[in-house]
Amino acid sequence: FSWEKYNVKRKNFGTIQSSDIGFFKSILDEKRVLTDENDILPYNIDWIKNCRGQSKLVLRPKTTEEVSKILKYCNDRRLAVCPQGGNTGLVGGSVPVFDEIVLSFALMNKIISLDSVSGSMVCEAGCILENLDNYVRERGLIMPLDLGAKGTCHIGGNVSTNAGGLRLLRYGNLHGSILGIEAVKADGTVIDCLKSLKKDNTGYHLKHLFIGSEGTLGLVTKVAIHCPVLPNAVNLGFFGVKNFDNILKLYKSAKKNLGEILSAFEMADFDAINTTVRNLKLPNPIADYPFYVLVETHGSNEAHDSEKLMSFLSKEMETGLILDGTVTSEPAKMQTIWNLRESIAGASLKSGYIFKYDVSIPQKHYYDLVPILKKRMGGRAVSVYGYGHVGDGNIHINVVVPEYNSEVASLMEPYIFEEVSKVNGSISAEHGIGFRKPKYIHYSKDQSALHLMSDLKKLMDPNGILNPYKVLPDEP
Ligand code: FAD
Ligand code: S2G
Ligand code: ZN
Repeated sequence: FSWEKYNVKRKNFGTIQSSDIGFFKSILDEKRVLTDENDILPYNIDWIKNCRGQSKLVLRPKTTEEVSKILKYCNDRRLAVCPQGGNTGLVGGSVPVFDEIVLSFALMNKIISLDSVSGSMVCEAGCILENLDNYVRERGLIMPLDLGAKGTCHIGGNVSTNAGGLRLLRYGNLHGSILGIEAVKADGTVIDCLKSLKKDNTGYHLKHLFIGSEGTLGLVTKVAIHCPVLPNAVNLGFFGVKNFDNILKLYKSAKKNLGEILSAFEMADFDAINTTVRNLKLPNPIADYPFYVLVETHGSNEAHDSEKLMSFLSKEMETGLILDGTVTSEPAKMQTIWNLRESIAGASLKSGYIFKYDVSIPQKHYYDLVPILKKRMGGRAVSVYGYGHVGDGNIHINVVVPEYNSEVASLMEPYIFEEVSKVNGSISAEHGIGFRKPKYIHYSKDQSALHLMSDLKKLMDPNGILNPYKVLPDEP
């Protein structure tokens, strides 16, 4: 169990009695109160099987009212609650550590409204990102974020982790695209900041408290989000590149020569792609190269955009920045290339245990750590590889070992976080802190910020029942 691996002690929360089950069944119907061990198991294990909790109870509310009643009761009874969306989080934040009650948003998946002029949509937190993207596409819009987990993750989980993903370079992060939030505080109070206005400067901007706080300040029940227009033209380039310095040069050239239509600039090294091709038997549309780059454009004129991207490819093949590549606007071909990039995340689950790192690093140092970690791991690792969102200065480094072992853990941590903080990076770019990183948060936030965070936590959740053991380190 997680608490053994990460030696954590259970805090003195209440323990569930049969009278509690009776109460929850009085507000939710029978089948939305799960007590059977087998039904509960998937809610106790995280996507990459790093963490395993011991919850004995899963609650599946359908309305904000029910969430409010559950939280008020749990707060009075000092029962800890672990909010869960699609359970695709990668920092152990979405599963219980001990016997916290799992509150699942899976049944809160209604779309409430969509304004086709402004592009603002209001929906419940449990809507699956891909379902939302399909819904708005039919109405000439797209979601402002896209990530490999889209088929499972919820918009409520995306908001709670301030998810970044593959479109952030063009459409910004959720602090910009979320217009409003409805949330429920630990004591059951419903906070309605669900306005869909682009501009609303009336007092403190409370919605931001819930974006990225990973379920520790309140539970997000509804979101209002701005959906950009579905572009008339989408083009995708997939290029082989000789070394990382050339990737940075290519990135600068893409910003200059593709300009306003650039919507994604992703990289992956040879091992990242090769592991994915081999383990998941996926096709690689070009040959083997030391590095790969994906460049996507979103524009309004197909002829202009494909001409622009084609001349970018031929120009940069002349300069040698691109060794070879392909450009396409055919949806099926683009899907194959994106699927290869999005599948890297889970590709090594077949090879063993993955130590996953998600760090922000100034672009000139973006790839430096990968060869250093390769050397540091030596023969202990099956593979060490880097991939991610170059445009965001965000690299994902996976260190794959046959099975979890504490020697590798102590070789990796805190070493990697010390190196990241030496270049003024962030120890968690987009996945959040969750359960696995509170003891490292000080590498990226100073004591005054951490004290303000714990003051906020005490104000919003005085009994500490919301997602305990996550995000903030225990009081110093
Ligand atoms: P969960 O995993 O269920 O929960 C995440 C956190 O939010 C937990 O702390 C949970 O307690 C809390 N939470 C969930 N719902 C609520 C709610 N309604 N109210 C309050 N708290 C809540 N992340 C990125 O940022 N960028 C990527 O590119 C990316 N790619 C991924 C690719 C794959 C294949 C996988 C498996 C994951 C990827 N992730 C990525 C990580 C993960 O998908 C994101 O963190 C996502 O936002 C989590 O959404 P979820 O609904 O699964 O949330
Ligand atoms: C991505 C997925 C999770 C990981 O693919 O962009 O965010 O770290 C990642 O593999
Ligand atoms: Zn990512």
